[in-house]
Amino acid sequence: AWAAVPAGPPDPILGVTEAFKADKDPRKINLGVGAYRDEQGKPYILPSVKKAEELVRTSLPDKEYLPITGLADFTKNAALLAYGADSEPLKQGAISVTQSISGTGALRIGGAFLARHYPHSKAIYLPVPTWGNHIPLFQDSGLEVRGYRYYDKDTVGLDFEGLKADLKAAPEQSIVLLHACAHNPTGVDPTPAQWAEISDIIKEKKLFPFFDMAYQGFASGNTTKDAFAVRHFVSQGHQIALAQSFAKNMGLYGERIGAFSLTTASPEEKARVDSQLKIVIRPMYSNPPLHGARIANTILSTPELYTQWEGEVKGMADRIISMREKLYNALTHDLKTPGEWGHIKSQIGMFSFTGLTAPQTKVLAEKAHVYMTSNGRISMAGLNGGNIQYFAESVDKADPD
Ligand code: PLP
Ligand code: TYF
Repeated sequence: AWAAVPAGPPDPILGVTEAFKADKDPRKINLGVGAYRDEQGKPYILPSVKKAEELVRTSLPDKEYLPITGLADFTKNAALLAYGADSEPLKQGAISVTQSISGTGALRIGGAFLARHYPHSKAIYLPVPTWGNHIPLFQDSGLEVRGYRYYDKDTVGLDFEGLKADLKAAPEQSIVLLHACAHNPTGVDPTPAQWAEISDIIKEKKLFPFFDMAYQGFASGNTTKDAFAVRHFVSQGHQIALAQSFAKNMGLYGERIGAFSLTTASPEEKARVDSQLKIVIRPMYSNPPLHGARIANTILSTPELYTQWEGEVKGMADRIISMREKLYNALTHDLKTPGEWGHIKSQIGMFSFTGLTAPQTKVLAEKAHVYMTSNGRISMAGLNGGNIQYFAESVDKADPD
């Protein structure tokens, strides 16, 4: 039956891990996938997560199905984390929230819901570049994917003029996807003042903002600060869609825990939206898994654990920021590598867009056993005290510029 099925290309990010695994050199470094590693280069299970798991285990919960929209306490607490206690729609009971299969599942529920119920447009504008999976995800959801300018190669920063021009030129009421913080892959975020301008343009053009918040807490180390854009938009009266992931900020990658929400005009409207979210979800996977929801909810609802978790998120963010500093110093001061490397320090979140070209990334893999995606993105969390000097020297030898 499958004789005519053509072989498809590997995932450009997860494919890097395959190549890394096959390399036997002891110096090898994997800076491909965005997954946090500790100072020893090992996956990190947050101590708050271990405690939460223990609390869940000792409470001997059953394994019954969750409701279609997931664990109610979890979705309530997830919304509180994103929107903040002062949020008007939250206080009014006008936010429709569902548990999701991590951030990807949240985006997919949102894409499917918008394709079916957003009455004004099927067009969704994504930043260029964006997380690679956004494009097929929204296409497969039934939306029409378009792009808005985001990254300026020359300044290795935000193309703010291009971004504004493209949003102003988009047809009214189009959907716009915004990375809430820690833009993937560029590490370039708008400033609060720039967010305020973006909010004004989106309002003027009646665009519909859809936030992808996969890294709350990971950018600055502070979950409130990282929610600035989302909360600013809501405070300005925008109705928004929001995809949340707990993969990065709780280190719950494989537990697949996230949330999708829509702010609505009233509790009555929310109830209708809730009913339709269920209709979107039921034929996809019926109802979500239990374990990640229980862990995340235990952390979010237990004050001591919540405080501990906040400290651990900050610890991860701070370690990444210290690696930025070290890498910048190694390239600029120690090795005097040609080129301007200020962006390594100014970029935000898990990733740095180094400016290394595809041929250079190939040379780095083949000659130095250093693996990254071919667009020159590195996962900063893959660097540590033990490998950063070797990495900097390898970049120096790859002769950028
Ligand atoms: N959105 C962005 C921008 C991401 O970088 C990621 C990957 O971590 C996701 C969404 C979804 O990830 P997950 O499905 O693992 O929560
Ligand atoms: O960009 C990254 O590395 C993360 C993790 O298909 C990821 O977002 C990468 C690829 C993928 C799923 C998750």
